[in-house]
Amino acid sequence: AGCGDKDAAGGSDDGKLVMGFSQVGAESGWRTANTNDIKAAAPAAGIELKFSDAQGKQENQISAIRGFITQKVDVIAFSPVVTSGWDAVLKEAKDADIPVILTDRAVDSQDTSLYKTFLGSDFVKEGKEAGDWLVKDSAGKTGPINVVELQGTTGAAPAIDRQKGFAEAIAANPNIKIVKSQTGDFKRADGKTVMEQFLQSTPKIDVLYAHNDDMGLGAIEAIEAAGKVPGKDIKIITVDAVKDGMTALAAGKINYIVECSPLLGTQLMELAKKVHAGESVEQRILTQETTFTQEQAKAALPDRKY
Ligand code: GYE
Repeated sequence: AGCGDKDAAGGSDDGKLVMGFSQVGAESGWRTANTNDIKAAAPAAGIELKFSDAQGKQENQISAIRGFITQKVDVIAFSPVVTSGWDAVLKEAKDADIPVILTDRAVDSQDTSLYKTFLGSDFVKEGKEAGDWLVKDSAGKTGPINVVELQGTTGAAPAIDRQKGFAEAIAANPNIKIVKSQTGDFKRADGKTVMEQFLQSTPKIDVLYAHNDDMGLGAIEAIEAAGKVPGKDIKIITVDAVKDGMTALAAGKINYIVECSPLLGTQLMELAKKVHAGESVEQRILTQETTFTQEQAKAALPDRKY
């Protein structure tokens, strides 16, 4: 875009808007799809992207953001690995006059002037939809329904909110009880090991609620290794609806998936142009999402983009 002192001082030589983006890592299929989408959307929008992978560590994200400030990028965007601990670095960006856009995950900063907007899903709603399905599925059943929960990364917005929404929804049926709840860090390998521990320590597991597909897919391996049938002996509910998850859903190994879209790139680039131009944008922009039963997954799979 190339007007004003900020561009003259740094950023791009060819007048392109420069975005510094700090990604969480590569913990899941969702994250890979999100990264690919952002990397494709930037050049399509004529934006130069400086992409940094934090490998799941907040300190890496903080130093990446500091680096973007030093380089005087035009806009900083990031997906915060956890919600807390961002005030200082966001203040540094603000003092340097560099607008910040949150994508995918929220921060818990009280001062909302530290960022321009937050683009991403309503994770409480996702958890609620997962719980609502279980409440419906459990209607008329007598006796306790024992649920084990695989939580996402401790302290991450989607882990906090998906736990909350689910708990609120299942309160409608006192027979449904969460008997174990532990983090699997949104990763397939961790989902498998934690599920192995659940299976050893808990005699009767009726339902698994995993905060993402990957942990659910890892857990399926543990369930099968224990001689049980996923989707039948243990019902499985997950969030994301990435291709591997949808494939397992269509095959009957998962029972229900709440969609969470990773395709945030195009919207992010449009927002970057607006905030760079000084236009006002909505403080909160929600992504459009749906839910999938096994039959719906069969129908949707052939056209699934991620
Ligand atoms: O659900 C999970 C990923 O923040 C919405 O992070 C994202 C979550 C997604 O690792 O698979």
